[in-house]
Amino acid sequence: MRPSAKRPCLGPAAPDSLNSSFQKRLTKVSIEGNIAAGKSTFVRLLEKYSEEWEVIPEPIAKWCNVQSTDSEYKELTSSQKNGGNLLGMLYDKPTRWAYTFQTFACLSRVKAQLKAASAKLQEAEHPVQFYERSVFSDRYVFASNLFESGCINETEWAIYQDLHTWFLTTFESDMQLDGIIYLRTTPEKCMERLQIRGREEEQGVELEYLESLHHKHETWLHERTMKRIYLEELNLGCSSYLPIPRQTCERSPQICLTWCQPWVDFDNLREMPILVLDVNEDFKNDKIKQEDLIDKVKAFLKS
Ligand code: UDP
Ligand code: DCM
Ligand code: MG
Repeated sequence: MRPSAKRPCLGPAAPDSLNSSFQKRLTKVSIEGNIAAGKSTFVRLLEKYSEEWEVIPEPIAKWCNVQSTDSEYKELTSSQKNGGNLLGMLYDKPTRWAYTFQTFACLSRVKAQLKAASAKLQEAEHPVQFYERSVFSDRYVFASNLFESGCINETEWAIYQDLHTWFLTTFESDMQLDGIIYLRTTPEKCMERLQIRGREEEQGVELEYLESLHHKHETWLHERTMKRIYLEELNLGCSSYLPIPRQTCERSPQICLTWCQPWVDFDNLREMPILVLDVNEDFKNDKIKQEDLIDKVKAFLKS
């Protein structure tokens, strides 16, 4: 895996020459996986392992407390949640809030990923940034799943895609990834971990929802079978690529006019190196498993 060459400055204070040298050395990897697969647990291990590895966590606190100006990444207690709890609203009434949630999730993720890397990372010889999820899973897993299940309507979906494509083209070099690590689990294991974690807002999440998200991850990252569909019903003359199960397409032939290569809208996703790590067995409390996972990450980064 090679760091992508073209990226603008991240560090506001550093001279241009330092920044451009940093950007050339920097490798960006997204950690993907279903809800409660173990991503946060995994990135904490990565962060501890090397001073040259830095993590950009998912801005979950922002989603649970929209007005928060406090730490964006920490889980909040109920008393800390003064603002709108968009995650709670999403699960309480998805047809009303899915579009709002997905738009905000994407916006907050872009902002988090545009922040300057730490001074320590900028000095590292082989700096790596690990993102907990990416704008790609926001769109191709979550938002598209909510659209297909009818929680996001066609107008909202058209606006979301327009906005998402604009973000990606405007901040292309910042959003570009060099690789993806897919933490693979069964939906049943995720349900077990989701319950252990006990995040209030998610207590109504059903196994069926996790199965559907699992399928999205599998088709995108494991089977690499992104399917091209035309959203004929929008009548906007636009086409889109979505990871959808073949059965969905067979059930809804009106939106699935074309099958093509397993490619998505964005060029750099087509040939993205992907490391699949099976984390169904507990790794949080297993040092040997942790070492094995880290070894695989190191080999992936070198490859
Ligand atoms: N967890 C666990 N064993 C593992 C990985 C995770 O018990 O090997 C627990 C973890 O402590 C947390 C829950 O599973 O309570 C979900 O993990 P995490 O928040 O890391 O998942 P994410 O949603 O970030 O993927
Ligand atoms: N989530 C979502 N849409 C996204 C990203 C995340 O609905 N684009 C939800 C799924 C989880 C929560 O946010 O309920 C955070 O994910 P995790 O628990 O996997 O960290
Ligand atoms: Mg997490």
